[in-house]
Amino acid sequence: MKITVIGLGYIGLPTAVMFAKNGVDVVGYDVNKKVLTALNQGEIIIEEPGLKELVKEVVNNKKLRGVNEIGESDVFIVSVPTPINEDKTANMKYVKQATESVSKHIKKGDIFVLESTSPPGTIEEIILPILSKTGLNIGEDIFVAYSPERVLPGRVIQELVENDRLIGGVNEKSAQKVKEVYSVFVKGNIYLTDSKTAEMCKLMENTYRDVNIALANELAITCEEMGINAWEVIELSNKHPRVNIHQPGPGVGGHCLAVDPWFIVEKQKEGEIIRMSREINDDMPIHVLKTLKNILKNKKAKIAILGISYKPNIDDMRESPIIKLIDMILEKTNYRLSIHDPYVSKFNTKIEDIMVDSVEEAVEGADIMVLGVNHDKYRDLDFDKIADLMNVKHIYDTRNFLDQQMLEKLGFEVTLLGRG
Ligand code: SAJ
Repeated sequence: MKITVIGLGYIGLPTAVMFAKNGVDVVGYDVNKKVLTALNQGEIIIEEPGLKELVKEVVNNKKLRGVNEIGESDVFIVSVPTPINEDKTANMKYVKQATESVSKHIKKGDIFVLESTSPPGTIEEIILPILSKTGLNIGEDIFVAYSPERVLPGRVIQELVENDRLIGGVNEKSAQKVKEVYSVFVKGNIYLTDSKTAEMCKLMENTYRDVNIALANELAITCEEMGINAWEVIELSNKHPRVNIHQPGPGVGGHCLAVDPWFIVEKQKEGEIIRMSREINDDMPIHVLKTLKNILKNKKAKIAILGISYKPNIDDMRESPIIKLIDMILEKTNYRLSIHDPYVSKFNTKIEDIMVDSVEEAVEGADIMVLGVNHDKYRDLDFDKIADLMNVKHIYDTRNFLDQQMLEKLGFEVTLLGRG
């Protein structure tokens, strides 16, 4: 079996590697030449624990190589990006281009799988019309399915193998064929359904989480107004056997939760909860800035922000709410800013000039320190030293992460998002 993976990003590359590691001949195609050059040298340009070692191994064993043209193959897996347009609809340009390219090489007996997160109906409305032009009989000559990835960045290698997988075929035969393909490395259960259902499942999984976080964020704001501690409310409410309130915070980032719900909204004729939840989460950086403005009377005060990635212990800044906060501070206020993140190289940011290499440098002379991301590395900071360096000993913890009693003993005033 030969598999071609089109799109070697956060999902395509690890998927290609897992097939190759299990003895399949895999070629990977990407429009980005840097990705291909790196791959053929056994290198990667993204961060994901364990991926680098595996890439080296399968490239050395000649089971995986990068190619700059799509050719003949038994299986085609499309995992290209589906970015979001200004009007919050899915941009299907790359999916269309990839499918057009595959349609020039697909032949009787081949399998086509779409993995990219897409609006419900994509296989029927976009993929099938393109593949039909080949004259091949869909579901009989060629087998087509949607199979979403469900892996958590930072745990991709493990979750690709262990998570259950959905396969939505255009017919049962297609779903069965695709199941055989993924059975090569998937140890979780594989469930079969139709393509539109699988497309909706993928979006709904992330929407479920986004809506629940919006509920937690609304609770946090309400508690701030009413003089209640939302974190205590959550802890105690979650003692109920059927309640699981999520964690409030400065907003929702990443390319999944912050984007996918819109792909349902664009197809909805009626419905409000999904859109409103997105808006509540998108507005959290505005709430954080409002809190800062209430605290800081001096319009030229210095703010030190710790953590800018979209979640802890990774370098990924896609849709990061802290980046939105920084942009607003820079565009709309005269505050001075200093930023630190142990995972992000400042050269990857447009805020290179205000990013510093150490927490000490960031907090020196600051009127407030904002804990933006709960990186584990921030747990054991030298707060004695930080207290000496700051102009005003005030910490705004947006994640309920730091040890408040300890901080208060050291003379810090602590503002906690969600505590009124
Ligand atoms: N967040 C909160 N409160 C919470 C949980 C998360 O504010 O209680 C925030 C995080 O800080 C972060 C954002 O949400 O900014 C998203 O983080 P995440 O850890 O919830 O999820 P992602 O985006 O890294 O990965 C999600 C996962 N989906 C689900 O758990 C349903 C993953 O399994 C998917 O494969 C991935 O999206 C994807 O690619 O779609």
